[in-house]
Amino acid sequence: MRIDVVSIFPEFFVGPFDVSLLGKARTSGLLDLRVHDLRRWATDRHRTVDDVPYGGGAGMVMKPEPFYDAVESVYGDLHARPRTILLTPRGRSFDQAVAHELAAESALLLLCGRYEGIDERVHTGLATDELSVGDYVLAGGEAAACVVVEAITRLLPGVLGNAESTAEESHADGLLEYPQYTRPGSFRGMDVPDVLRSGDHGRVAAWRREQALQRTRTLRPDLHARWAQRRDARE
Ligand code: JCQ
Repeated sequence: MRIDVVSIFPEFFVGPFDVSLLGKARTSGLLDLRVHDLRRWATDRHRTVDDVPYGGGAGMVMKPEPFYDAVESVYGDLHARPRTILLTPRGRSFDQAVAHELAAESALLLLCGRYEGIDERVHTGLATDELSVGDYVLAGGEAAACVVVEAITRLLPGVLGNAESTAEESHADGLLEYPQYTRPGSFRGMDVPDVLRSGDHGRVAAWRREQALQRTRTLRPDLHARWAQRRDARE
């Protein structure tokens, strides 16, 4: 999969895009991830990408031309263009279902905004999708882009090991994880549940499923309702 990211802080992604899962996906060739400096498409001597707002008011607004020129230079005409995603608090909520949907694309283009906002014509004329990673305001779209890229990449075929990827498709998808333990069996008075040490795989599986369900119901009733709805639709 190819992902292009446009930002005025390309150096923001050094680290997040080079280590761990993303670093491995890139070096193994499963992910072709390219970061572009928006200022490359600024036309004046000072590489200006923002301007004062029409109608007045505090703060600056990001100009439309550098974004349009960036997208056209990276991808050419409209027909060849992949889904063009603007990270913004006003977007559709990014969740695991959206991650699956986007992981099925062959390419994506992510646009990161900064300052007090972006000219409305970028939203309406350039972005095909607007995504929010949560109901809070960041200083810019870069951290949100990291979230989206990582969640998508771990779903790409070949990125995770076999054991990890089968769990992704199981009927537990959409539930919280069950409690996990490793050695020691007793630690500072906290004991590993007997059932996990019983060697009875059937009982272990039943316990884990019940724990996942119970946890999701109490900690995330919203997730549990959606999971139950999908379960009832399957049956
Ligand atoms: C993304 N949740 C929060 C901030 C304006 C495009 O316009 C703006 C973009 C940002 C950066 O994104 C977020 C965000 N998901 O703050 C303000």
